[in-house]
Formats: sequence, C-alpha cells, structure tokens
Amino acid sequence: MDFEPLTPQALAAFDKLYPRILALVQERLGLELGKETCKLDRRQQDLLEDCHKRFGETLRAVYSFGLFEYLVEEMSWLISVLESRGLGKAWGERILGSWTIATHGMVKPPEADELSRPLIRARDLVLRLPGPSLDEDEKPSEDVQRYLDLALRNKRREAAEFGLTFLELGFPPARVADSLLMPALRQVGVFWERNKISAAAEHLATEITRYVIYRIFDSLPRKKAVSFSAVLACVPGDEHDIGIDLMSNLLASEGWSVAFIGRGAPHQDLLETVMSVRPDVVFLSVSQISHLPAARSLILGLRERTPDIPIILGGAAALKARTILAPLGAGIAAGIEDGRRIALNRVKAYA
Ligand code: B12
Repeated sequence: MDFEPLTPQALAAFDKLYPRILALVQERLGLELGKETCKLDRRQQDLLEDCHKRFGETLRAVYSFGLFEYLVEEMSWLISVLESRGLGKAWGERILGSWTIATHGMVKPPEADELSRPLIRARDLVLRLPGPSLDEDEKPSEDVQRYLDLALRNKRREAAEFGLTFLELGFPPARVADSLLMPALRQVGVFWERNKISAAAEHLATEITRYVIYRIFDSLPRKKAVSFSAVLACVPGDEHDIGIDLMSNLLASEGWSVAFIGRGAPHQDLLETVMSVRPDVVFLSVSQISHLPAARSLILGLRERTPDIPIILGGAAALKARTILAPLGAGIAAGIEDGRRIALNRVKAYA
C-alpha cells in the first residue's frame, strides 16, 4: 500500500492517546461479548481480547515505522487465526472497525482521518482479495516432514540423531538449520495458525529444536578461541529466541566468547549487561512488527551509552524495517551467515 508517512502530529496523537483508544476498543469488545446472541467459549473470548490488543500494538508499530504495506499481511494472518478457531471473518472486520471507530472517538480530525485511512484501505483489500491461502504454502520436503514428526511426537533423541546425519553427509550446521530446522518450525507456525496444534505443542517442538541445535554445534570439533566476544538477546517483549540462539551457537563454534541472554530480559537489564560485559558486538533479534518500537529504543539506548560497540539486528521484523533501523547505526542481517559476515567486518575494522 502506497502511503505517505504519517505527520508528526498524527503519530504523536496516536501515541499519547493509545491507552485510551485501547480502553475504548476493549470496552466495545466487552459489549459485543455481553450480547445475548454472542455465545463464545472462554478460549474464544480470550483469543479475541488478545487479538484486539495485539492488533493495536502492531498498528502502533506500523504507524511509527511507516510499514503500511504489511497491514494487509497482518490482517490476513489475523483473519486466518480467527477463522480457524470458529470466529469467522466478521470478527476480523470488527477488530478493524473498533480500532477505526475508537481512533475517531479519541483523536480529532484531520489526524484521525490520516490514521484511519490506511486501516480502511487495508480492510477493503483484505475483504476484496482473499489473502494467500496457506494451502498453497511450500510443501515441506520428506526430510522436513520426518524431522517435524519426531519433534511433535516428543522424540528428542531421535530428532537430534536425524539432524546429525546431515552433518555426517557433509552439510555445514548453518545449512542444516536453514534447510531442515527452519522449514520445520515454519510448518509448526502454520499448524498453530490453523489451530491444528496448541501453543504447548509449538513450545515442545521449539525446545526439541533448541536441543538439536546444541547437539549439532557441540558435535563439531572445538576451534581455537578467538579474541572476539558477543552479547546476544531478543529485544524486550519478543519471545522468538531460536534464531538468536543459532547465531550464538555459530559464533561459539568459531571460538567467540558468547553471552546468550535469549528472551525475556527487560530494556534496562540489557543496557546494563552490555555496559558491564563490553562485548565486541551486540546481536539482537526481532521477529514481530509489534516489537519494533522496543528494538528502536534499545538501539538508541545502546548507541547513547556504548556508541563504539557495533549492533547487528536480525529476524523477520528487522528485515521489514531495515530502512528505518539501519540509519540508527545497526547492521541488519538477512540470516546467521550474514550476521557473522557483518560482525567480522565490523570487528576487523576496529582491530
Ligand atoms: C516457535 C514459535 C514460537 C514460540 C517461540 C519460543 C522460542 N523460545 O523461540 C512461542 C510459542 C513462544 C511463540 C509465541 C508467539 N508466536 Co510464534 N512462532 C514460532 C515459530 C513456529 C517458529 C519461530 C522459530 O523459531 N523459527 C526458526 C528460527 C531459526 O527462524 P527465525 O526466528 O526467523 O530466525 C532466522 C532468521 O530470522 C535469523 N535471525 C533471527 N534472529 C536473528 C538475530 C540476528 C542477530 C541474526 C544475525 C539473525 C537472526 O536467523 C535465523 C536463521 O536464519 C514461528 C513460525 C515461523 N514462520 O517462523 C511462529 C510465529 C513467528 N509466531 C507467531 C505468533 C503470532 C506468535 C504469538 C503472537 C502467538 C502464539 N503463537 O502463541 C506469540 C508471540 C510471543 C511474543 N511475545 O513474541 C506468528 C507471527 C505472525 C505474524 N504475523 O507476526 C508465526 C509466524 C506463526 C504463525 N504462522 O502464525 N512462537
């Protein structure tokens, strides 16, 4: 979608009034759910609450980073999640409608019109053209399906042994991750989206995959230690830490000294860790658009306190927002090999 970036006035109004707009959205949902005709079970109600809130967080980031082209994708995803849980497209429309109405209720024109224009446009597009069907997704290869089956059946050891056979065949670990583990986890995501597996099963497959990653990297012959060090973490709020764990394992296998923090560390703790460890490079991961504001504020915080330490950012959302994040002084990596390449360029430049 082609849209001019929002004016600073519209952005500031949305940001300032966000808690009140969200409260209004939640109030509207409460009214809908309270209607006699609306008979939903507890799970569906919780999901709707979660989706309303999550959509608001995504919207905030879309506005702030000017990522309007991803609104359609986000809405298609939302509708797909709702439909697979018996909630139908109408609920998707209601969420969009609520955010539009609540914004108009709280923000004055012309800023309110500016804010709702991309929403209305995206809604028209999503409703007119059905989003890409998940059935047309890449079909996983036989090997990926076999790995996935082991991971979902909680066959941890067998999954690791299967992964290790690819190393024995001569594939480098990063290739095993890219061609076997990542497609399997993508498929796990599709299954979750279609309500074929629970979030618990998603966790199970993820943790088995983490174990497989460690087994793969730990099976490599130890390399001589190099003098480089790194701190690696997800940006606050983002729980997807397998990509950054992979990055950490790759660096460790090449002799780097790594402090892998993973997910869940708050902004201030991350700043303090970097200030006390003073690594040669900081690696950060951001998977979802809704966590981009946290990524930006962490980068700015680090730039202010440790301007000499290079930052490398990866993950799906980092790539989507690269034109905004790169000028803040972060290298944006397309994958772990790219991350290593950028890191080596930076540390060698400083050496
Ligand atoms: C596992 C998983 C989870 C786990 C994460 C556990 C964990 N400890 O990591 C749990 C269950 C917690 C989870 C939660 C959620 N998830 Co989730 N999750 C996934 C899943 C299935 C796999 C992610 C993964 O590990 N992939 C494998 C790694 C290796 O790939 P990667 O992260 O892209 O990393 C690669 C590159 O991006 C890069 N990289 C990543 N970071 C970095 C950093 C640096 C520095 C470098 C150099 C490179 C790099 O390197 C990797 C290798 O190339 C994906 C599906 C998918 N398509 O990815 C969904 C997915 C990302 N999740 C999704 C969603 C919606 C959620 C939830 C909102 C709801 C839910 N499912 O419960 C919550 C949000 C939680 C939060 N606050 O972040 C959606 C996102 C959709 C969207 N439009 O944004 C997806 C796509 C699933 C789907 N199809 O619906 N999730």
